Amino acid sequence: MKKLLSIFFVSMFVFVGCAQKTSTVSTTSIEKQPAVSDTIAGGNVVTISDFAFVPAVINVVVGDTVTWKHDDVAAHDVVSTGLFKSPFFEKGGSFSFKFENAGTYEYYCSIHPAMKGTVVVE
Ligand SMILES: [Cu+2]
Repeated sequence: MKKLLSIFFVSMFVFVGCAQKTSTVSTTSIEKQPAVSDTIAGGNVVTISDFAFVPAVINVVVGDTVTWKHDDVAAHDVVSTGLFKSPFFEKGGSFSFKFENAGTYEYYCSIHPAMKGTVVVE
């Protein structure tokens, strides 16, 4: 009888374990969906967070579009002298620029000149 009971508990445990595993897998696939849409939108994303461009240096190829996504408390812009100047935008906003020529493009935020980044186009 004891043996039967322990088999029962073990099988219950396995069942619960499987059920949890299944729900974890489905949650993970839901969480991955935004990442997939990022890739579709161009894939070259710089996040503006904590008064910094992340990553500070991004490598792309000619014809790629880089998108800056704002996720910070203050308004910022993205300025590359002689190339582009975004409007000021805030949390949740984004700005995109298509790089047509190879080169190393430094950019900054005109409100916070200490915020700097580089796009390397090959
Ligand atoms: Cu700024």
